Amino acid sequence: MKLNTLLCATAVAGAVVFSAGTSAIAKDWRGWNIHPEGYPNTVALEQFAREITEKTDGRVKATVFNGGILGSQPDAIEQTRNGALDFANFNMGPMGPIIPETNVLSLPFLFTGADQMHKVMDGEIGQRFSDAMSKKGLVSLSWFDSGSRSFYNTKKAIEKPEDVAGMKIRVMNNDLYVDMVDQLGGNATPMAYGEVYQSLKTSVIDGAENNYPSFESSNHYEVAKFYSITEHLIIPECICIAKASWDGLSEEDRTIVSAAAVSAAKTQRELWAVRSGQSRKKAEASGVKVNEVKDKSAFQSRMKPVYAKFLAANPSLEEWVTAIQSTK
Ligand code: BDP
Repeated sequence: MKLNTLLCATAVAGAVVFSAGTSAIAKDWRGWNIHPEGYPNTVALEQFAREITEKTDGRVKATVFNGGILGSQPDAIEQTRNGALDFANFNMGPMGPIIPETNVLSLPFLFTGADQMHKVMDGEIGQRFSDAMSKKGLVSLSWFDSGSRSFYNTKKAIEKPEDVAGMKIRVMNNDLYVDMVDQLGGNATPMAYGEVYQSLKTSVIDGAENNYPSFESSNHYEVAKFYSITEHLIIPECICIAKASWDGLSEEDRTIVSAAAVSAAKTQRELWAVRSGQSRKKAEASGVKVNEVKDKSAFQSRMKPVYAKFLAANPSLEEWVTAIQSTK
């Protein structure tokens, strides 16, 4: 009896030591993705999962769960932070309420275009965001493109800020976007992405805002027939790993995972450029009226109070904003 107990205790202790090792036991990694099959981010994230599974010889077996079936984005961010999920593609919009530094990226009209955004995010300033995220349990390894977001609605073309007045506009979960729509005289409604289609259809909201690929893949274009090119937000997205999952990797496997994230971002950016054009065409072919907003500065100047409020609450981030604005 005594010997049995001893053997048993030794076996348990052995197992603990064994599982604390970094490479001996295969890890099943679950990845969160909000987008459907075939979307650039989905294709890239699936490539990432395949590459790490192959190159680690199955020490990490990664699976992507598409279409947001593992929950809403704000919930998934929390779950990745606490290690219940292992990796994900996150937009920096819903990240802001959790990691205040990332709110800088949600300031309207911050970036002048995708090229400038990539230059910023792939360099020293991007590293600052990664460092802030890492302190909150998320290891961000590379940055995806997310185009620029514009308003669309079921009522009329938006040409000037006054046209937004009184419209109920869905925004992602972030107070900055509520302020942004407020300043245009609209009525901001934070809502999960998955609820927007039905809400547009049943007139719970009049409109929303997004890039062409999401406008199209979510089928919002079927109900919202006016897309107005305001391009008020250019928000980067990450491939993020749960810190707990990252910490459990050997040095060798970390190198494999990092390299896979960088090549996934390359794929995503290439596919993004193609899909953006295709999505716009598909929406227009179905009767969506796309209009260029001629005077974007009218929208831009309405955003001054949004910046002022944000910088008053986060004075240390003013330098980050300036550093981004002065990147050419
Ligand atoms: C898409 C982003 C996705 C967001 C979605 C939204 O890729 O992460 O959840 O917009 O508006 O463009 O919620």
